[in-house]
Amino acid sequence: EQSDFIGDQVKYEIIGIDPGAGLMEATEKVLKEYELTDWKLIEGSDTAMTASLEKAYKEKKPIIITGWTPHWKFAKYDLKYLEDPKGVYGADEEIHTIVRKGLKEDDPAAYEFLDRFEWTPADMEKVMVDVYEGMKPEEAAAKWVEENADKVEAWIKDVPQADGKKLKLAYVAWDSEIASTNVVMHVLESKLGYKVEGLQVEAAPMWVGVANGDVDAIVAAWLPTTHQRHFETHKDKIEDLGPNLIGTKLGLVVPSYVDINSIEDLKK
Ligand code: PBE
Repeated sequence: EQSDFIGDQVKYEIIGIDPGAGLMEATEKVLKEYELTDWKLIEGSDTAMTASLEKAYKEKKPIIITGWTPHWKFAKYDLKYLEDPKGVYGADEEIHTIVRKGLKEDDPAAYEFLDRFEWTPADMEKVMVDVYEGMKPEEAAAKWVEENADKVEAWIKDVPQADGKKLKLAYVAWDSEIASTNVVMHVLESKLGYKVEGLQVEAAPMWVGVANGDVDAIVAAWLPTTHQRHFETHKDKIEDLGPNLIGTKLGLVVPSYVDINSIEDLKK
């Protein structure tokens, strides 16, 4: 028979993403601190998680995912964050640009542009929604750059041309980071004349890459909480250029039709 309890309805499963994500670490901590011993966090990816969400949503079935903002899912579905009264997911945070030590001396122009790069959650969501709706990330990035010439001009004004100089960026296949990294790569290539390589990797190697200098920059550092462990490990070997976006959020997310409001509601 049908149980009223959300745990029975979703088989005590929370649909997670890639195991390297800070969001997964935070969610394991949530399971401990709220004593949700019956629950399991399922590993996957951003793509697999949103596919499960789409399927459940179409059938109006209950589902619990690990979610974050900015993300296109909030534009496409009616969703809500579960309250986190213990504050395990931390307060709202920032996405930082991190460069390798020595970039400033080796390539002051790239450094200057990367230092100036900043945008808003609404900007990022625009690119993400276009990708969700079928555009290639590089096309969506090019479209955003074209439609936001004023913002882009402020990032590149008086920055010298690179004439084919090479630059390497690393990022993880989170839809938010696919969006930001493609916009930055597009500006570097189409406006500043770089040849950019974008390496798609897991979270830990992304940080290691910029710390050991194999990678010039990342625009995907979620601080101070989500990537704190990586930041602490590598902080003496990197340069933090500060936030490129302010106002992110992490948590457990459910469709609005799911009749619970707090992580506490996952307890029997
Ligand atoms: N995220 C998106 C990442 C950072 C960007 C929230 C999935 C993470 O959990 O590490």
